[in-house]
Amino acid sequence: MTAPALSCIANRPDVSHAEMANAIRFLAIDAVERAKSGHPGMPMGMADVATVLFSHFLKFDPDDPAWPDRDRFVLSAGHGSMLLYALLYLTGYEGVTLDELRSFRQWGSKTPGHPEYGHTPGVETTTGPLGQGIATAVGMALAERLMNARFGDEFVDHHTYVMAGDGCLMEGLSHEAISLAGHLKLSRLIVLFDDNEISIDGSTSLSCSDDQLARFRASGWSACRIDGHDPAAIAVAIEQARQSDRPSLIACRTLIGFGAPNRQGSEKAHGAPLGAEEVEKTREALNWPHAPFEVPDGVLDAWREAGVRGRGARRAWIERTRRVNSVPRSAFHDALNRNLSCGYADAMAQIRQRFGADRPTIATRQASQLVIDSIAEALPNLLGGSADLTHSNLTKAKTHRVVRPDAFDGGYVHYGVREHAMAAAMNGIALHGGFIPYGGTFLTFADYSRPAIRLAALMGIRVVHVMTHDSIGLGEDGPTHQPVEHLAALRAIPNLLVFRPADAVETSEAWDCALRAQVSPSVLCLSRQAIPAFRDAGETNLVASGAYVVVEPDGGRDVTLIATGSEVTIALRAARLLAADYVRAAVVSAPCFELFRQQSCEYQAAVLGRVPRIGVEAAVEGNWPRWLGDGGEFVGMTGFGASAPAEVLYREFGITAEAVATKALQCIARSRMATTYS
Ligand SMILES: Cc1ncc(C[n+]2csc(CCOP(=O)(O)OP(=O)(O)O)c2C)c(N)n1
Repeated sequence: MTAPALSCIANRPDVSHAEMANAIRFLAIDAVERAKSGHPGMPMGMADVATVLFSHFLKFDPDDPAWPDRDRFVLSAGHGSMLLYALLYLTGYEGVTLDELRSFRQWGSKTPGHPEYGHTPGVETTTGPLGQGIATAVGMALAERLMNARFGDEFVDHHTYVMAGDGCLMEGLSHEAISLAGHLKLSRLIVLFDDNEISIDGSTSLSCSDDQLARFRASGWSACRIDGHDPAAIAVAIEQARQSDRPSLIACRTLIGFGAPNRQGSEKAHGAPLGAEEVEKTREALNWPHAPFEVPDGVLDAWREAGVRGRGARRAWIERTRRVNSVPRSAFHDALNRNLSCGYADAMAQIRQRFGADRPTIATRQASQLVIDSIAEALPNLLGGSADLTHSNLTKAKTHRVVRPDAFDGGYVHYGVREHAMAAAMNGIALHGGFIPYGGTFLTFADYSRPAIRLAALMGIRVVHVMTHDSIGLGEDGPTHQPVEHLAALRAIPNLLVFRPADAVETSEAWDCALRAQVSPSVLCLSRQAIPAFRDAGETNLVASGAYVVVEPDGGRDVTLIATGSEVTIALRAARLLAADYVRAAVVSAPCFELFRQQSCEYQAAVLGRVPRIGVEAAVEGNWPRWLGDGGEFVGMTGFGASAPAEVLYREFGITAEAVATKALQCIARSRMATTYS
């Protein structure tokens, strides 16, 4: 068997399309074989599509993988990572060498099991959890239109291409994402669907009967089906998609494991090495008599030519944008570089000082609204949004105009009831560059976005989640809406900053930390209920230290009360109750444990104190014992909440100043006994 020999669209007359595609296939086969693990079937199946895309359409320049106006390519079917690594090598990305391909999936290599953003040049986003790539790409395509509306075609005029498999399209996330993209008419988004009708368990007919074309069309997309091994058909379909006034799906009918006589078309090609014998047979079948990892010079040259195809476009872009008057040019680069605007610091300082002076008794979600209102104009690249809870999350600035298909100059996205797609799209927006995205929902629905939040943390990108209604304090909506385990669950994600500010000043400081966190996503957990202010603004952002002493009793401590968010008020009242009994209680506010963990041991010890410690948080205990030590106690939730007014719930669940004071006295007594008898 041979791959279609259509040289008509190859870069060089002496090298056929089939040879270029086979170079991808065999690099994938050989790397998986050598690693003894990996997924050869997808790269073998989609090699023809990838060859046409990269050699004729994709606008990219390996010399500058971060060129702002490059097309974005997202391998949503991340298990097919060798397809991408082979392309990066073949087109000449520095650092993605043949040796790196030989080290596929090995410690320290540039070619990890699934593509990882920030690890391998040319990888635009981390993929592997199916569905994330296509949803992230929606954010990239949206960011492209938003930047285009602000800076024009001279600066921003590119496409976002996605390769997604059956698995990506089966995931629920894909529905949210394609629906949002269709609504916004993101015409620069083109999805190349690896329509091979195979997933791990076997034929997709085992579990799925969707008419994908009809499904996408129903969401406002253009859709067509082609033979994914016919380069001419692929080229025509991509060209048509580029002309469409809506996002496009090209279902590329392919054979998984194309070319492997005993594996192609079968799930056996999906996720295991072909084996020496089958590799031999595939070499024969595809007429590829070359040694493992050997790409003949002519074929490599043709690929390298494909790699330099975009050089002219990049140079033209540099020239073009250089000619533009310097105001928009510097605004463009300001938006792209991750620094905050000059006006931002003043705007943030002003609202923080105002909170300190006014000491308002307001919900932290309201404080957050005031912060957003204050900084939105000074920070034009702040891109707001909410998953249909704008009026509850209080996320829309007064000055924000809404993003619509005919108005991409807006600064606020109504994501609809699509928390997961919102989180993934925000990742794409941040990755594309030009914006700091934030989006709101209720904290209890963090679970709906969690896989995308985790990826943001893994990638180290700045995305801000505004999650209001952060405890039983939301009251009558009841246990479905009352988060209890979510703080603990979010705190378990590495590199995620979880903030739970305790008053208006802390809310402004938490926002400031989140916006300055260049390499971490943040979650701002905000109250529905009003909370009294308890501190001055002062000079220093105290939230930045993660936890700090709010009350230090004279003459030493008997106990330290540590609380977060709305429960700091309870701890302060408990300290007053204890003072009436001549018990000296320090109160610590701990708005961000991740930042506290980064402080010196000395600072941590000074804040925590060498006395019994009581933790107070209207949530389950989670990792609190780490901060409370052996003699500590936790006052919080042990199960789900209930439907009732907030005050009743706090009383019934025993999260009160009295309960905290009682626990404190018990702990102090226990620790004195232990000292006496030791
Ligand atoms: C969210 C998620 N669930 C499960 C997996 C494990 N997984 C990896 S590939 C795959 C099957 C994907 O099928 P398809 O997209 O058709 O890929 P193909 O077999 O065509 O390569 C599964 C279940 C995953 N990576 N992500």
